[in-house]
Amino acid sequence: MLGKFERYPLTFGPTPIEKLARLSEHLGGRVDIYAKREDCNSGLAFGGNKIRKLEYIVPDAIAEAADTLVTIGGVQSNHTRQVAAVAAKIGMKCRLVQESWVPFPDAVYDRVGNILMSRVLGAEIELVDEGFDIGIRESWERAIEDVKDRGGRPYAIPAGASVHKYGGLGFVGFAEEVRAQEAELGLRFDYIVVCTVTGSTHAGMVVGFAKDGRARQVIGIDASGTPGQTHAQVLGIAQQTAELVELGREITAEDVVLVNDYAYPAYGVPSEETNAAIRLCARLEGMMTDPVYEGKSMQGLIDLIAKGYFRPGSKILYAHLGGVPAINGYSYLYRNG
Ligand code: 1AC
Repeated sequence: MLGKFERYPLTFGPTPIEKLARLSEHLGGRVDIYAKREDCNSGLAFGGNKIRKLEYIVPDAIAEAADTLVTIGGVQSNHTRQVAAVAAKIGMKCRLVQESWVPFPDAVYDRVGNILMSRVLGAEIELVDEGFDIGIRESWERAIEDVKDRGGRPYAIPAGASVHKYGGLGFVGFAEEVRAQEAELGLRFDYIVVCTVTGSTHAGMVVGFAKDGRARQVIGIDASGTPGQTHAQVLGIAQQTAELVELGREITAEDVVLVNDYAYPAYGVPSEETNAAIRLCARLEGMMTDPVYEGKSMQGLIDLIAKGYFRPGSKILYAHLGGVPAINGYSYLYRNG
């Protein structure tokens, strides 16, 4: 589906699929859980899902002769850290706008984890006192203009690399990669569970799995807390990506399955149930998840299994998107484990 698009290699290659046997057993053994480890996809500053997307965006930045990648996220954004690493790797500058998306009071919240790495990676960082919003932000548009005013050539990447013409392609590739791995493993996944916030990871999967009739088997667990906006954004990106890759069928609102029950109390703030899921997964599988993204999708997966959402015997692929560095911003919360 992606043959006609230029790709700049930034990842190690196909990401591993790992069976979570102890977790599956602990949850009753009625379904088999596997994890696809996008957190192990690259040597660029701990990697993660945005690196896969950026492989299809970087060629455009190079073609436009840009010299500065300009993007935006929250203070503990994984996306901004990955853009900073990619900019370093390709020899461009990086300008980051980091808004106050998460009302979290940990004393070192803006010193550790993702933002620490972005600073070490050499990005120019502007902290902006604005709350959470996955849409296009004025602060980001101002930063783009500022780079121009200073004589630079900015390349604009929106939050999560999502509302970008090529933002959905990386995860169309994820679906193609899964199909090849299924053939090798001799199995077929019945469901794919993914954390959804800005939308292009989920949207790319919807398009990629629509190819073999599994669009609605992609179960997005909303972590934004603004599910109406997130659903609309996933749908828009999926429709535009479907056209781009010439999918040959329309993506409809029903193709975007978004479960709204686990984002509470707010984006970036874990509930007791999120923390329980993080600890359970760490203690049974040695697999770290985080309070913003994968902790919430893991919480959703565990609860949906308990509620019988998945047919007995199902094989479920949990997409680990690589949000873990943010957990450093929550040091007080996990001071006793
Ligand atoms: C919200 C885009 C998002 C990040 O890391 O900034 N996943």
